[in-house]
Parts: sequence; structure tokens; C-alpha cells
Amino acid sequence: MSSDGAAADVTGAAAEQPHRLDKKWTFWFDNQSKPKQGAAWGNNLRDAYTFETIEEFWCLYDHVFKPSKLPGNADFHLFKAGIEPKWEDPQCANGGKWTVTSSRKAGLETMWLETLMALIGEQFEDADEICGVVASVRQRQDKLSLWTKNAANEAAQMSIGRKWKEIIDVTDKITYNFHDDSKSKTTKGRYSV
Ligand code: MGP
Repeated sequence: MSSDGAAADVTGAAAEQPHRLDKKWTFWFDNQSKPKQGAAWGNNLRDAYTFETIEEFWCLYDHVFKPSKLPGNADFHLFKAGIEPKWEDPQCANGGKWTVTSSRKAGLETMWLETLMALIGEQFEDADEICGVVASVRQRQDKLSLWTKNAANEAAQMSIGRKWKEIIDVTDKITYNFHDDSKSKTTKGRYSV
């Protein structure tokens, strides 16, 4: 160890310590591009990698987790470690999601990266309320959804929605859906900003 606490390699040069994040995050992947008939939703959903440093994040992002690398009908997720990107997860069960759509591939790519950086960099005041984010590549229109925990907490959702629009530089209206409504195929949003 050198005097400033940094580890030294065999040449005596100080090696950079990895930059630890506030919490651990997990990237997930769901490929529904070749669905098996009769297969249940989530059959192909996989937790791909859990990380806790900025260096790991950039390596994973650069090499794998770019929506432009996804086939049609597939999703990437970044969720707090320990939360599964499913309505069934206890921390998501009473939640919902803000959704923004994008008709341009480049649009999704930029908004995804801005959101990832805001999440791991703890830029949301109501960070505890957030479960994670999903990038969905679809034939018709790509979309990004920010999942939160307590759908009924309107003040928290509105604050998150406003902040998210700032982060991804969106001025059009976005809407918030409760997972409970999505389960019953109700598409009407409950909140909008
Ligand atoms: P979706 O993926 O939330 O909607 O749900 P989307 O993205 O508008 O639809 P897509 O066709 O473009 O993918 C689509 C369907 O997947 C739902 O109606 C459910 O049948 C199923 N589904 C989605 N999610 C997120 C879940 C989930 O968390 N749990 C379960 N059991 N089914 C889900």
C-alpha cells in the first residue's frame, strides 16, 4: 500500500482503485424474438450481471448492454440488485411505471444511457422509490420504462417523472401506469407530466 492508500503493483506504480457505487445493480436480458408457443411470460428473462463499480458498468455497457445490439422484441433491464423486473417481485408488486416511447433507434440509445447514469449516480431525490429501468426494442416503436415501488404515492411518482424528463431531455407528455392496471390489460395512464 502506498501512503495515500492506493494499491501498488510490482513496478511500484499506484494502481487505480475501482470507483464503488452507492449500491449494487443488475443488468437483465429478455429475448422474446423467437417465442416458444405456449411459453409463459418471463421464460427467457435472465439476470445477466451484477456490478458495483463504475468501471464494471462502463465495460458492461460498452460491450453488451446497448439497445442497438438487441434483436426486435427484446428487452434490457437495469434493476437494483435483489429486485426482479417482474410485477410478481414484492418490491414491484404495488408499483407502476413511467413510459417514454421513441420512434428513432438513436433516441432510445441516448435516453437509456442518460437514465442508467442517473440511476447509478443517484441523481433522483426519490431514489429509494425506484426499482429500475427497462429498454424495449419493438417493431412498432421502442420504449423505455422507469419502474417505481409505490404507485399510490402520487407525489413521489410526479417528482420522479419530472426529474426523469429533465434527465432524458423529453418535453412531450409522459404517462404513469399502475402494474395492477397492466395486469388487467387496462392501458389508461393514472398520472402524467
Ligand atoms: P408489457 O411488456 O408490459 O407490455 O406486457 P408491452 O411492452 O406494451 O407489450 P409488448 O407486446 O410490446 O411486449 C405485455 C404482456 O406481457 C402483459 O400483458 C403480460 O401478459 C406479460 N407481462 C409483462 N410483464 C412486465 C409481466 C410481469 O412482470 N409478470 C407477468 N406475469 N407477466 C408480464
